[in-house]
Amino acid sequence: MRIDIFTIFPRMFQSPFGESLLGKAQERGLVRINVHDIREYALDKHRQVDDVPFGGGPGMVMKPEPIFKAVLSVYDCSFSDLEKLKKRVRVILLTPRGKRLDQKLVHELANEETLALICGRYEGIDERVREHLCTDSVSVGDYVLSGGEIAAMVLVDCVVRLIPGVVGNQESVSEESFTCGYLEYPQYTRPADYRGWKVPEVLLGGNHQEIKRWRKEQALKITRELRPDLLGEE
Ligand code: 6GU
Repeated sequence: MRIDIFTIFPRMFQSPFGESLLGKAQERGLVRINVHDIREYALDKHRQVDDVPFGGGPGMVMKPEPIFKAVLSVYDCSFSDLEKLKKRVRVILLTPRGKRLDQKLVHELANEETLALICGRYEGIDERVREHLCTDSVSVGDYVLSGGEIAAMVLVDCVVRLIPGVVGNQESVSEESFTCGYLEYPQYTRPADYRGWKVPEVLLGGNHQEIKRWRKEQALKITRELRPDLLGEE
């Protein structure tokens, strides 16, 4: 898989993408992540990437030209190839006005060959970017971040860990929270007694059928408590 990220803050991605699972996945050639600086495609004297909104109002709006230029240049195509490009690449705008990311959408994106992620900043981004360049608008939740960068990191992390071979034990991916429709059961490790706080007896016994039943019960209990919406019991 190939992921291209378009941002005016490329350095924000250095350490999150260099460490841990994402770092290893790149080292092993399972995913190629390229971060592109939109400002390098702003060709006016001041490398301006934003401007005042038409119609007035507070804040600045990201200009369309540097963003189009960056994406077209990275995929080596012109305006007349836009529709063809969008068939080949999922071009995703990260915005609080987007469709909310969930595990179903993550699975869908993990099956794509190429993702382009465009990080919005400031008070907004010229609507023509969404209208003519993007195939999707995605949000990571119902709250407002100062920009799409952290949202893009969330999306990349969720998607990359589903690429076969990235997570060592694929079973841990297929059994996890949300994939099965409810939250995961609680886990314990040694010591069995920590300051008098004991691990549930059933887990120490080795009766696998009983353990399985207990885990299912616990998953249901915690889901009912914290996320009744997942059970349709709101
Ligand atoms: Cl993708 N961007 C911003 N700025 N805020 C958000 C978001 C994205 N998703 C949730 N909040």
